[in-house]
Formats: sequence, C-alpha cells, structure tokens
Amino acid sequence: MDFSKICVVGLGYIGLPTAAVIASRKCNVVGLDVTQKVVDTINKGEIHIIEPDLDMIVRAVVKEGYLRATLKAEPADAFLVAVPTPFKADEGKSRVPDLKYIESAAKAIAPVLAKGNLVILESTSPVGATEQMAAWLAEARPDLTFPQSHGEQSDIRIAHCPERVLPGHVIRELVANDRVIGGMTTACSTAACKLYEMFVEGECVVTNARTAEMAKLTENSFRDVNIAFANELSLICDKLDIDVWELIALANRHPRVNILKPGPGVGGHCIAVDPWFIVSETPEQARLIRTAREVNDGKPQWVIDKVKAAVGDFLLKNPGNTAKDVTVALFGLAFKPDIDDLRESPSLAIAEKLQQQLVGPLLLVEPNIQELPECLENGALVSAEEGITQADICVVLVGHKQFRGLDFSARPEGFVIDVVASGRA
Ligand code: SAJ
Repeated sequence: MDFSKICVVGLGYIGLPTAAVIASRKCNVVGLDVTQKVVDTINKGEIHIIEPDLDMIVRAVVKEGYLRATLKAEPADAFLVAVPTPFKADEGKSRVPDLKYIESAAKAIAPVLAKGNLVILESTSPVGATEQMAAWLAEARPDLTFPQSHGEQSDIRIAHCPERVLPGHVIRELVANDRVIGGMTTACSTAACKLYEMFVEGECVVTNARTAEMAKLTENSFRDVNIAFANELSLICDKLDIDVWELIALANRHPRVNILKPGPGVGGHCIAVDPWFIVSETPEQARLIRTAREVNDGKPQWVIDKVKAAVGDFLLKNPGNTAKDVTVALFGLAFKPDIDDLRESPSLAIAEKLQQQLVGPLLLVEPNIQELPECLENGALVSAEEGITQADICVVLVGHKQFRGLDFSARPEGFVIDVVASGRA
C-alpha cells in the first residue's frame, strides 16, 4: 500500500506536528480543520500553537509545497483523525466523554472515501470509539465495505493508533516513541504500520483497536495514580511534620521504589482527563483510578488553604497590619516546569482563586510569559527578584529552572510555601 497523499483531520497539538513531520518525509499532506484562521495561519507557513521546533518545520514544508491546510475534505490514501475528545457539557460531575468531534470528522471525510483507503483514529478515546467511528463511516457510505462487516476483505481499513507524545518534546517523541497499532483486522494493522513506518523510528507494536484505546488510557491513569500517591504523601507528611521531599528521596533509594513528585495538582489536557474515560465506562471497578483523580483534583484547594493560613499567621505576628497590607507572590503559573502553557494549569486555578479571596496585592512570577491571561487581570506580572523582595509570603507552584537558585532565606520561616521543592530540584 502506497501513501502518496495523507489527510490529517484536526490541526491542533497532535494533528499539526504529525502533519508536519509526515510532510517533512516528502509526502503530500493536506490538513483539514474547521477554523478558517487556523487554515490561513498554516498556509502562510506559520503556527497557532506553542511547541518547540514546530514553527521551523511547518515553515519549510509549506514553502516546499508538501503541507497545505483546507476547510474542505479531499480524497487521499489515508486519513488520520486527531480531533479533541472533551467531556459532555451536560453530564455534570460524571465526566462522560463526548465523541461529537470524531463524529463530525467521520462525516466530513466519508464523502471522499474510496476503496483501499486507511482511516486512523489518533484522538485519545474511550474503549469502543474506533468501532463507533467505523459505524458512522459505514452509515454514510453504504456503497463501501468496512472491517466490522467484511473483516479482512473490507474496502476501508480502520485502526486506532493513540498519540503518546509529551508536550514540549512532541517533534522528538513523534519520531522516537514506539507506537501502539490497533487495527480492526490484521489487514488494517498492516496498513497502519506501513503509514507509521514512514516517519516513526520506534517500534510499531500491533494489537486490536480496543486494547490500543485502553493502552493509552492506562498509561495516563498509571501516571495519575502515581502522582496521586506522591500528593497524598505530601498531605500526610504535612500533618506529621515530616519533610515529604526528604522522605521520598529516602524511599526512592530502595531498588524497587520510584515515587513521583508532589505538586500543586495535576494539569494539562491528558492526565487529568483520560482516567475519567475509564471511570465513566466501568465505575464499579475503577475505584483506585477515581480516587487518584479526586486526590489530585483536591490538591489546589489544599495549597489555597495553606496560603490563607500563612496570611493569618503573618497578621498575628505583625499586629499593626491588616489583610490589605499582606502581599503574596506566586512563582509559576504554567501546568508544568519550563513551558509557557497555562491551559488546565492547577497553578493558574490557584492564582485565580487567591485573586478572588485575598484582599492584599497578588504578585505573579511566570518567566515564560510576556503578559498575564485575562482571568488574572487584577494581579501584577513581576520578575522573580521583585517577587522575593516585595512579597510577605512567597508561594512556589512550578519548578521552573529559573526558580532553582532563588534565595528565599530572608523570609521568616512559614512565609515561604514551596509546593514543588524548587530549591532542591
Ligand atoms: N506532575 C506531577 N508530579 C510528577 C510528574 C508530573 O505533579 O512527578 C504533574 C505535572 O506538573 C503536570 C501533570 O502532572 O501538571 C502532567 O504532566 P506530565 O509531564 O506527566 O504529562 P503531560 O500531560 O504533559 O503528557 C502526558 C504524557 N503521558 C505520560 O507520561 C504517561 C504524554 O506521553 C502523553 O502523550 C500526553 O500526556 C497525552 O497527550 O496524553
């Protein structure tokens, strides 16, 4: 099977880098997106997301004519679907995945599908989503045959191949990571392997679609559960007056123990979301996975309570002051160290709540951004030095490399809350 033209559906954090890397192998790639601005930006050789080295690659492949973006689906040899899978808005706290974007992607490409095409779902999805996508495609194209009804002989091949790249390292990991290839049939897996072998240097490991879906959810749930263990330890140690960082360093000297780092909570668009895809399908069984989510989601409030307690303590020790006089500085707003991505960041959520609940000035130190997001309009973006010299209480929320050498020793004990042990990172 030859792929002379590939259509990537959804030009976001996964679709765009994938399209660009495939195009850099001198294959014609057309990117399909629903947003005019995204299409225009990419066709100018520019990018609308933040990811190291991506701008350079997109500029080159657009200029050379290997990548272009469009609003309208066109025929191709393979279709790679990388659209978001959010929660349903109306299901409240139960966090049920919403496949509406996969459904629209299927409906967009169905009219241009032709015998021999391969369709790959890359979006992180609940178990069964690939079969559902195949059903939508079959419904729209009764003239073609699909794996669910015609097995190995189907006209259209369908597979789930979850993306597993780490934001900030996407370009390297897209090429280097192993891929899980979950075809609906063996022929589907074989075709999908051929496509990934065009640009992946890692191993392409074959399984079925449902196991591939579960593998992705399992990886992120594994990480969530392990971070929850570290976060729970930090709460326990706080109660017992034990330094959690020293404790973890000691325990990690055991050859079979490797505890992750506590922090202000779990952010990003994957680890805090994907475990719910398991919980919503198997609530009776997924008890540990649910509890881990709750532990991690509870951590920002714990930090907020700590800051408020420190403000109370400061007023007790400085009787001439009122709450209005207490300046708090937060160090770090991004969802993890050394990136500028504030989306789904627990530190940003902490900053927003403190902005509403504290009456004194709030200083915000985030060396990776030039201006504050709208939701923090009452805060002031300052340098780390200004934060240290002007604040009465310093709270380190993210272990950015710029914070490692900072000297908080002038602050009296109790007025530095270092959630990530930045000094020791
Ligand atoms: N975090 C901690 N303590 C730790 C490690 C992480 O609190 O010891 C926090 C981070 O600060 C951050 C969150 O967890 O808020 C998630 O960060 P991360 O670096 O663990 O992961 P992501 O969300 O950037 O990317 C994950 C990756 N999955 C795994 O490592 C299993 C990536 O490979 C996936 O492709 C990505 O999710 C995704 O798209 O699903």
